[in-house]
Amino acid sequence: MKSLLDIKLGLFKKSLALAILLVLSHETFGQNPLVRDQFTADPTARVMNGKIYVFPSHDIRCEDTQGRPDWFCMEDYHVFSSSNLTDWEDHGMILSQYQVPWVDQESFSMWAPDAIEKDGKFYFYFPSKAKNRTLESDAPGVNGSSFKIGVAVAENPEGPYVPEKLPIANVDGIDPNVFIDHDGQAYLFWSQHHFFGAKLKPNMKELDSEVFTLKDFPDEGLKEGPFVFEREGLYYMVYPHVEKNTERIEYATSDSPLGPYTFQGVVMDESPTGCWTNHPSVAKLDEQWLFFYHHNDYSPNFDKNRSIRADSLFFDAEGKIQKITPTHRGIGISKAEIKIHLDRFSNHSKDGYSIEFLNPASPFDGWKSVFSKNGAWVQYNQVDFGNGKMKKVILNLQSKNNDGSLELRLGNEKGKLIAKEKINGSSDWKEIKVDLNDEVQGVQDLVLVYKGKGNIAVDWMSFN
Ligand code: FUB
Repeated sequence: MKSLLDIKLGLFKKSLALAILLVLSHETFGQNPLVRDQFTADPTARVMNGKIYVFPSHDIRCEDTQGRPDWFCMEDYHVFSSSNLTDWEDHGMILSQYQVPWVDQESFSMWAPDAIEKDGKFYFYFPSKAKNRTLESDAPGVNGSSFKIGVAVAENPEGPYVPEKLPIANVDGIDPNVFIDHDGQAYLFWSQHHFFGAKLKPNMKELDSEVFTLKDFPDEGLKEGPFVFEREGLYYMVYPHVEKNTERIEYATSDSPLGPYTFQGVVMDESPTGCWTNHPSVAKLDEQWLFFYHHNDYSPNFDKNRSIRADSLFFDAEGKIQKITPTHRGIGISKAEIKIHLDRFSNHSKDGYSIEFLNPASPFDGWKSVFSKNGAWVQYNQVDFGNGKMKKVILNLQSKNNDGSLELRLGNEKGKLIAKEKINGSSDWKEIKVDLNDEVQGVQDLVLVYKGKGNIAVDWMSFN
């Protein structure tokens, strides 16, 4: 029999767990960038054990004595997962340059990785610079100081990953990508000026064929980061290529993984705000195709500190990929009770709306929405109100030099009005609570409209 003390302790533990959950639920995001407390780049997304895992590379800011100045600085990898595309969990560091015997530990060159499951084991592929010497007991074709590709193996997607002592023999290059066909045959692709591909042995650690150069891609302009997937019997390769100034994402298709490939078009244009690199992967969760890539959101002035993003991907009736416009909103449905950061918008008015860092000296604090014109609006799609129990909207805002009001509407800027509040000027950030004037149910697109003179800044809104 449980004592009264046990029961009280049990209740205390439950309330503590609930309190922690509530605090955590306010810290979760379903928006771009996906990871909001560190730089991440080159995302490979994979569905493993029924949920989505992202294996990105990890940009850091190096000391002057580390790596190459003003260049990529990357010493380890983390893995992230989500079961709802909204809440992302960092499972921590899974591999670092200091754990891999063949990697030059002063190179900080743990570049774009890939990971894949085969027969219940998880294989993590990563490029890095090899030590500038022939390694003892080198495998054929493994020496020198250029980029090699290594493998680390784990029993779970989250690791721990155990690296092989040597890189994969006869592979020189970066950006490994592994594809497993329906017949179980695995292929390794990588890049080094050209794209290369080869069959992998069932052990997933050695090549099982000659190395094929995939010749059907542009000669001019850097290309890298190949990612192969299959849909309805057609093999797609998405890849970054510099057609003009910076990398855009193109794609080609083939009837066989090793080609020949036929160029099909552009998946994502080069960034108008100047991140030189981009790096794609494609995953299908339930019936939804998702496209992962990166941009330098948290580091607008240094594009070697990047952040991973995701947007939905659609095919037309002929199987062609429809061009993707990068969004801040990203993927996933946001629960109405989380902090909804409107600066991760789906859309906004042409005039009078902009976003700014909350604190330019601390970009990971995030952004704010700034309304500076009568009628300016911002739209945030896919907010889940459940069965209509929400009574109030809470807005965290700053409204110095202001004389106006905010209107919350459903659908678009002229849609049904569900809340309206006159805003009194205040130079401090403050939370205001406004009654919803109607019951709101299900998943809704929301629009916040500013009516008035002066400026108003909104950090987030939430419902309770
Ligand atoms: O992250 C370092 C390199 O930048 C990657 O390996 C390339 O794909 C590019 O994104």
